[in-house]
Amino acid sequence: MPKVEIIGFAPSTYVRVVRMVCEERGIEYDLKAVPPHSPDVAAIHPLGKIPVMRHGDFELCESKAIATYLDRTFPGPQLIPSDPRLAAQTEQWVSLVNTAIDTCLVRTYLFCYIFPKTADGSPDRKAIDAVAPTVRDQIGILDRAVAKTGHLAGDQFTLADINLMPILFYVRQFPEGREAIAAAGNLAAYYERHAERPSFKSTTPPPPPPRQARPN
Ligand SMILES: N[C@@H](CCC(=O)N[C@@H](CS)C(=O)NCC(=O)O)C(=O)O
Repeated sequence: MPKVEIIGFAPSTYVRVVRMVCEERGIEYDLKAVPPHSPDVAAIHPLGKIPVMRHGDFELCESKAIATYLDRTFPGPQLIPSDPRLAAQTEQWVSLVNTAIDTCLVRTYLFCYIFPKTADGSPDRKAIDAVAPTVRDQIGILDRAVAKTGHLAGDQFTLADINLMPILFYVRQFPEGREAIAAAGNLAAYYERHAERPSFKSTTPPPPPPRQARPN
C-alpha cells in the first residue's frame, strides 16, 4: 500500500488530529508541513484549509473525512467504534467541537492572543474579555461531558477525544483558559491523562510564532 501523505503544518489543531490518528493506528505517514492556501493544499481543499491528505492516487480534505478514511482503511482497533451508539456519540462530539467549541476556544479566544487584530499586535484585551464567559461555559460543558468515564464517547479513547485534545493543549497556554481548565477538575484530569499518550506527545507542535498576520 502507498504511504499516506498528510499536508499541512504542525501548529494546526486539525493537522494534529489526523497525525494522532496515524500515530494511534500505527499508520506510516509523511508530513508535508505547509500553511493553508499553499498550492498543494489549494489543489485538494476547495477553501484552501489544512489538513489535506494524499494516499496513492486518492486525495481528500477535511480532518473528519481523513480520519474516517484512515480508520476504515487500515487494520487495527478502531477510533470510530463500530457499535452504532458509540459511533454516533463519537460523531456527536466531533461535530460539537468542530462547529461550536473550536469556533469559540480557537478561532475567537486563542486568535485574540496569537493573531490579534490590534494595531500594535498586542493581545486583543477587549475581545478576550468579551469571549471569556463563553470560554468558561464551554469548558464547563466539556467538564461535565467527561465526568463519568474520562472520555467523550463511552469509556474508550476515540476520535472524539483525539479531536479535542489539540484544542485543550493551546487553551491551557493562555490565562483565562488555563484558569477555567484548572477549575474544571474532570477536564483537567482528562487532559493530564490523555496527554501522556505517545500519539499526543509525538505530535506536539512548536510554540506559536510571536506575531503573524491572521490567516483568515
Ligand atoms: N473543517 C476543516 C477545518 C480546517 C481548518 O480550519 N484549518 C485551519 C488551520 S487549523 C485553516 O486551514 N485555516 C485557514 C483558513 O481557514 O483559511 C477540517 O476539519 O479540516
